[in-house]
Amino acid sequence: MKSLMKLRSNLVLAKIALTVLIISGGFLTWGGDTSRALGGPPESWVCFPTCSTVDGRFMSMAGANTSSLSGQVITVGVSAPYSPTVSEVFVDIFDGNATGQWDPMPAPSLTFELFADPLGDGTGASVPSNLVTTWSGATMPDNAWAALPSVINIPAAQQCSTCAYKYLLKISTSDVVSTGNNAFKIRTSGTIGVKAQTFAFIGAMSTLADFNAIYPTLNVPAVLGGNFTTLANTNYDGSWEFSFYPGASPPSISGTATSTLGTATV
Ligand SMILES: [Ca+2]
Repeated sequence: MKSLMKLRSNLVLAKIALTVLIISGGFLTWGGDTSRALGGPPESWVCFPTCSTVDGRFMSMAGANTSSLSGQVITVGVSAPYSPTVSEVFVDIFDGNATGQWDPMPAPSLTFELFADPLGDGTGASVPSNLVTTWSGATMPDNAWAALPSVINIPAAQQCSTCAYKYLLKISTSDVVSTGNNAFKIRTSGTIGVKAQTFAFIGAMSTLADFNAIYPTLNVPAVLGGNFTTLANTNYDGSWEFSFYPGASPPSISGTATSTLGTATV
């Protein structure tokens, strides 16, 4: 991870804004060498975009019946280093459901498919037999991490017998009518990488519970009375941080805030 280049602060967003992120050249990446033997969840997680359950920062997929980026497929690479012993990798989803907190209604339901992707370039997802497992967002808890069963690392996810295990997590929806958007986060015991693609992320706040999570010291009566002095104490300050592998070709990132509340400049 020493070669990572971090981009921060020059990505200035509105306090609450849906933003489309376009990546080309390099790719976003998070994580460390956390492969481990069987025995339960890791002591620490690698998350995208963050591990916090109260900061409002999410990836987002909008319903097809809305004037935003919608109907897209988001793909996220997950890898775990080779281990001579049997090892597993965890892939959990936060707020994978489509109701309750963080999901402006009606939000599209999501499907999460994990494919073995030995080359780490996404081609593994085109081989039907490489499908490892499928999770339905409809079965996941609201405002909580879905404690999904671990995935036992399989040879099909390796380019060679001692190579890292590489998977592709494909997030999609078949919903064609929803006008809301589904906000979610990903965490893994391995490493996360997002290759060149367009996807949306959001500073979400759609329910009173969301509001109280983001502004933990602001009580409702104060809101009704117009005393907003405690708004400064927030878990979401509008900034985002992304890390890049510089790679052979210069990475680039561009963003578009769809809200009139602010703009993204990168
Ligand atoms: Ca939710």
